Amino acid sequence: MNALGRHILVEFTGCNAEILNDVAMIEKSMIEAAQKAGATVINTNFHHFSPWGVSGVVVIQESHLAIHTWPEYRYAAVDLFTCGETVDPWVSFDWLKTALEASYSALEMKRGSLNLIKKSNYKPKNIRSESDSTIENGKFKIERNVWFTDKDDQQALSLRYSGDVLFNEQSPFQQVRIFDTLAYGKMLAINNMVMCTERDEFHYHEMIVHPVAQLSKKLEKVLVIGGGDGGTIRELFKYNTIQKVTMVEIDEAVIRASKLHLPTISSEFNNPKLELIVGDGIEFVKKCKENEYDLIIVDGSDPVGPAQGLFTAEFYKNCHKALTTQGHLITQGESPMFHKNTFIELNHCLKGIFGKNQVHTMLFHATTYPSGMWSLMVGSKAGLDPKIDFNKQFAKEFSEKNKLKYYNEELHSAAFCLPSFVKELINQ
Ligand code: SPD
Repeated sequence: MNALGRHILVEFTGCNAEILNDVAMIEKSMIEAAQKAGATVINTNFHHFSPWGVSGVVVIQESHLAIHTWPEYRYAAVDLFTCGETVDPWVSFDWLKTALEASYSALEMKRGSLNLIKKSNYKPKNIRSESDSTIENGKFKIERNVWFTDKDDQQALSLRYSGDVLFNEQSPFQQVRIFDTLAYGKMLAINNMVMCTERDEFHYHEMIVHPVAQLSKKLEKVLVIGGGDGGTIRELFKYNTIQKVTMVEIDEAVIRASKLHLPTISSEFNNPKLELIVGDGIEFVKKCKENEYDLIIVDGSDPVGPAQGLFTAEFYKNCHKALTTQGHLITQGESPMFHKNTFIELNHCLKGIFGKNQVHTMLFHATTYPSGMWSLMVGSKAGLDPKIDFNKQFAKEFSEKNKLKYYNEELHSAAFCLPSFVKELINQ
């Protein structure tokens, strides 16, 4: 070849835009493209960007393959660079052309032309041996570096995952995925937002249930809106006073994904006291009888897609009516750091319905939600003060007996004590 390497610069146009935005699919196709050409893959590094697009590189023993995608232009810029005679970069090119459903133009350059360079007598002082960590059973082990990112335009939280997506469905409402993360176990994500992970879901699920359940003087009939992963009902069924939980989840794909991949979270779907309705919670509360529920838990997603209506006054007015006179409502209130305006507006909305002094805000550590600080808001029709109107001894015994990992009788009151800047946001 009279050169050290071959470099093909490719313009892939008219590609399938969905594929160009799917980081897992792109990574898989790039690895396959390298392997089909006979290259030895050493590692991969892929990221998706906001609001869309993917960048990544596959490092091969014979150099690298790189890609950057612009789904909005149905365009991908690709570099295929191989050294030596053993790998043919055009084989990688063919594979990617098919995988991206692309048209193309391409240009090949020789790199390190032997007309221009001559080998010297240079001998490095330290000759490297192959690192054991990249060799497994005599073969190179691919080190994959693929990240899921939950973000807005200015901040992000990223979790590295195995590269394989265990569940991936575009339901009629949203994209539902389960990833296998390296640090947090399996994770449920909806539309690129983290919903829960195996490792830290107990923070959220214990806190959306226990403080308000411990406050309730009568806890027999409960309504859960959302909560399709099952973590909230799992915590609720720890109360044997409960006679019936009605759960209304709009997206059966969330329930199915959780049952298939998150068994420790979805463990109570067969509880005989559960009435599971796959339907629209917003419509459901419009038609609810008055004075029906002792507790309503709104375990929704963030206010985009089908959960948008869970952040409106009309919805909370209907919930208020459906509560008994001593009833309580709790809703996830987003983050005062990450979603300041939604947090303030929701608080204001609840105060307009329950009364200024009957809405109480809690904070807890949400390690895998952006900013790590998350809120829950309680509306008390009974007019109780959650910091003091609970039985501390019972809460202690309950949390010990049930081996709770986040909630305890001291945290109960502490969770309602807010940092000054948060108090200021909601004029408390
Ligand atoms: N940004 C995440 C907010 C998600 C709240 N709901 C999580 C569902 C867990 N049951």
